[in-house]
Amino acid sequence: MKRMILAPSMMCADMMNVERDLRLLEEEGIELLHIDVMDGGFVPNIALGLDWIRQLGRITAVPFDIHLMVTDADMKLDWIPFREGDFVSLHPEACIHVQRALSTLRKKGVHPGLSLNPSTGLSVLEYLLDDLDYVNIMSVNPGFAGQPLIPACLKKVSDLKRLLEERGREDILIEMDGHVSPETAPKMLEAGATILVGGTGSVFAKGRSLKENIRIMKKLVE
Ligand code: S6P
Ligand code: MG
Repeated sequence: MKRMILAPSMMCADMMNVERDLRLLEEEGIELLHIDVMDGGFVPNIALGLDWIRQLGRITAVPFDIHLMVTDADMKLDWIPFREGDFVSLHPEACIHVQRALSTLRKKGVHPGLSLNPSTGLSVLEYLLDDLDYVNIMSVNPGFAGQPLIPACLKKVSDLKRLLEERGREDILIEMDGHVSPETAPKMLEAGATILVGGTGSVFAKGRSLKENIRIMKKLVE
């Protein structure tokens, strides 16, 4: 049986009723909350402010998976309200001192990760495996929810899985972010992903309750 960590993307929650959504997610046993930070520079959108994230962190013990879509994130890590045990990923396309940033994150007690745009090759990981706890393979171009899956990203996940096996680093988790749905998730898990970000295609899909949506996703791995 495949293991799946479903990480609801809080950007897609009902912003007028976030605490209600949060409690429902907790009741369904959600283990990780995906938090998108967009700066309007690296990506053409602005999302989830730092004070909002800080406040969310005060009302839940569920770990965060903070996805920094931020230019020069390596210089701004002190701004980010992560808590010990959280996951934090940044984009190598947007930072110069990537290794320094990953090692700073580790020293601060969080799980360091890299998020890769669809066009970014796996070679960027070559000398960073010791610094990483996870790799987020974007299956859409970052910036917006509700986009179609870019199919080549599935091959990228299976290539990454093979690379990690060759290096004896199967402990590094693979995440997929973008258009996770009941149709695409089995292919993502088969390719080697463990963390799946749940947005408008799954956890927050319209027409069903959050509980029903989560149960549909969980059934995929029963
Ligand atoms: C996109 C962002 C994602 C989205 C998520 C939405 O830039 O990084 O985390 O919030 O992909 O999911 P969906 O199912 O609407 O694509
Ligand atoms: Mg994201």
